[in-house]
Amino acid sequence: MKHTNRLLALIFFFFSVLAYADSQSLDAGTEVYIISPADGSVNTSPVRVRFGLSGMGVSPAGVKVNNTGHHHLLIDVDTLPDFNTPIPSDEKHRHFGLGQTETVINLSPGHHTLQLMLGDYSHIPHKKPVISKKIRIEIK
Ligand SMILES: [Cu+2]
Repeated sequence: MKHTNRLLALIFFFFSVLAYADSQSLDAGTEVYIISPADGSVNTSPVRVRFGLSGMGVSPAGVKVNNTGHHHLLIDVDTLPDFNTPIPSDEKHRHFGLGQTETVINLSPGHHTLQLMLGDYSHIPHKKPVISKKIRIEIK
């Protein structure tokens, strides 16, 4: 009995270490970012936007695969959507549910902001939301 308890304690310790290592690596290495256009750049419309992701994979909406998601491009969004419900789908919240990693968008002349947000298979942000830095661009 004593031996079993020690074994259980050892197993529990082992899995705690694994869980800790897993959560650490997920947080430390995960990043979503806009490869182009560059922050502060002046562009002409239409604009090609390239999505970057490290530490996670891209998978289409509707397919549940751990540690993956699909991109959402937020255009001129001031307030981030609710993290507990599916990301809205409209002109300002574009979904790339096929697993696309770039798009071409039309923007009116003036200043705009772009930001990426990853959503899971059901379009809901991850437990620890994966959100890019918001960039500002100008359209001539
Ligand atoms: Cu989505």
